[in-house]
Amino acid sequence: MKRIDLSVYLVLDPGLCAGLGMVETALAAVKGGVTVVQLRDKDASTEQRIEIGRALKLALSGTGATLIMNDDVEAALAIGADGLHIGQDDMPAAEARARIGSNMLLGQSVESVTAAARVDAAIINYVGVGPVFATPTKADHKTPIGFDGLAQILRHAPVPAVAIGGLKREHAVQTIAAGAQGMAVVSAICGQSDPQQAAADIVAAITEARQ
Ligand code: TZP
Ligand code: MG
Repeated sequence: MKRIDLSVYLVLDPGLCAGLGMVETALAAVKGGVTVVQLRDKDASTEQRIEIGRALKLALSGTGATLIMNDDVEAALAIGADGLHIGQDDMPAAEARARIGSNMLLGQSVESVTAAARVDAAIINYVGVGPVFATPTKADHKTPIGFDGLAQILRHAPVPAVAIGGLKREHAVQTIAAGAQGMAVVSAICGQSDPQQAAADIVAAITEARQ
């Protein structure tokens, strides 16, 4: 299984990446230092996810970035993704693990202490915790938890975590102080006029926050 560095985790959104496109945005972001790229395309078919996923995998090969497929086991397996990410309302983690096998990373979204405490570290490799803030990027997001909520949830999570939801580079210090390994963003990189620079700024902020 690939080792995952959660420092700066880009979640690709087809709408927000429409200008440059998802592959170009991901490549620019990885040049800027993004460590993980997740393909999250809610409206696409499995065939479309496989097509974009293959292009992403090719573009990112040799960069060291980790490629994660959101909520589509078939597409994750077809492209040979490094990992799969599931939500609380998707399939159970044990079922996802059984279907992807032991070599693929498995991430899960966690929005509460209860969900964090249920995480089995033998099955799940990392959690995405949030939303820290309300965000227009995810219409159906749960109640924002803030940095106090983040810290509280992270005390119960048995695996490394990335914070998500309305996060910008100026939140790096609070993200790291709350106990997260890194920050996951969509709009702070997708749709920015210079995604490489936007990524580099967030990477620098996370690096500095750790000191
Ligand atoms: N899950 C919780 S909030 C969110 C997801 C996918 C969207 C975060 O988007 P942004 O633009 O970084 O606020
Ligand atoms: Mg989902």
